Amino acid sequence: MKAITQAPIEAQGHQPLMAFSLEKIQFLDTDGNWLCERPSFASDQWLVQAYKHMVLNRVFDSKAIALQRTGQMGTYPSSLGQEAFGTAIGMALQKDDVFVPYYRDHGAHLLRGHKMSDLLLYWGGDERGSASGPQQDFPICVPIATQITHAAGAAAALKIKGQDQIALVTIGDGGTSKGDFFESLNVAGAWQLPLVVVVNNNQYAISVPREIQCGAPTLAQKAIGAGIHGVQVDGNDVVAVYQAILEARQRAHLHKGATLIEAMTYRLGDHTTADDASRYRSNEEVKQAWLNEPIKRLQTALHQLNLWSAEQEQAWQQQCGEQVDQAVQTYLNIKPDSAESMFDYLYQDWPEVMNEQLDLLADKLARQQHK
Ligand SMILES: Cc1ncc(C[n+]2csc(CCOP(=O)(O)OP(=O)(O)O)c2C)c(N)n1
Repeated sequence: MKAITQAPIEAQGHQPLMAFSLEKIQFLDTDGNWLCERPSFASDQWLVQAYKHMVLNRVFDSKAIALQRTGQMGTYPSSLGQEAFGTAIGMALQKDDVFVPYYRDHGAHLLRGHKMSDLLLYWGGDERGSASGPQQDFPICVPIATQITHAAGAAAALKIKGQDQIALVTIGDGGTSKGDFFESLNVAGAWQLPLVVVVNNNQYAISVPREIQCGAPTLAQKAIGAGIHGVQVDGNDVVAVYQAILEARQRAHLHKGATLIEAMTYRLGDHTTADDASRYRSNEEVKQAWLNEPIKRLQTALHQLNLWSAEQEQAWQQQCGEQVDQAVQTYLNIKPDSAESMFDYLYQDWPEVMNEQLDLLADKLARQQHK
């Protein structure tokens, strides 16, 4: 039988047009060693503050999961293993910036001044939990990727008004496959918007691994097609994520437009409390990922700099536990809102057609009372 040979692809007439390159930012390796000089913002005090907040974030997270497991809260998306991501964002944002979060940003929210009890209230299904924090920030967004279109709009408003704040939006790796993402990046490039897009690439979109989510080797390179700056950072390195945002802010101030930051993290927990990650990934994979987690590496770096001791660790863990317990008590003592309140935050002008649904609800509640 005659072998079939592949005809070579014709390459005549080709000339180089453009070449692109991407950079990655990392300061601390997985063992807490500095890979290069400490940046000037990362003072002793800054490093300790970042560390303490990451620990608080983790303690909050495990309590929130426990509340859901015991029927005292709704479905909750854990940020376990992604504490450097939220902490760096919360520390890098200025008070009057516009933060447009997704649903896994508890660390950043706490630094934005959200009351811990309000976060629990929100995840307990009560919209009043969205009330605290800077008023220009957007509410937690659960629909995938819709928030990035709003963030582009907010950035456009800042630009039109000549204000020098940034709009910073977070999104998951899965969210970067959506049209909303590409459209927003496109407008950010076309209009040179002061927009910072930070992707929490935690390697999974529920059960869909990153490798089959997208054919490109990095998500940062999606910036190139939009004509904006893209960079990848070690998302388990709080110093690197902060540095990337700092540079993005400078770029926005120099009117050089938007930045896409792909932060490489790993979701150590389940997608949410409604998920069981052991059904789609191996224990071995998770065990390996634990070696790379963000808190241990910063703790090692602090020990090496003589900035943190075992006694301080014990005292801080206890303080975090107490702070979280207090927030839980506040949350549990809040009287549930009326069932009708679910309609409260939807419309500026009440559409008459909704009265039918209100009547149905009133009917249902009345029947429940008579049971
Ligand atoms: C518009 C829309 N489609 C589908 C869903 C269901 N959903 C919830 S989370 C999720 C995966 C998101 O993964 P990713 O963007 O990687 O973020 P992660 O949860 O991993 O942080 C999906 C598809 C949704 N919330 N909104």
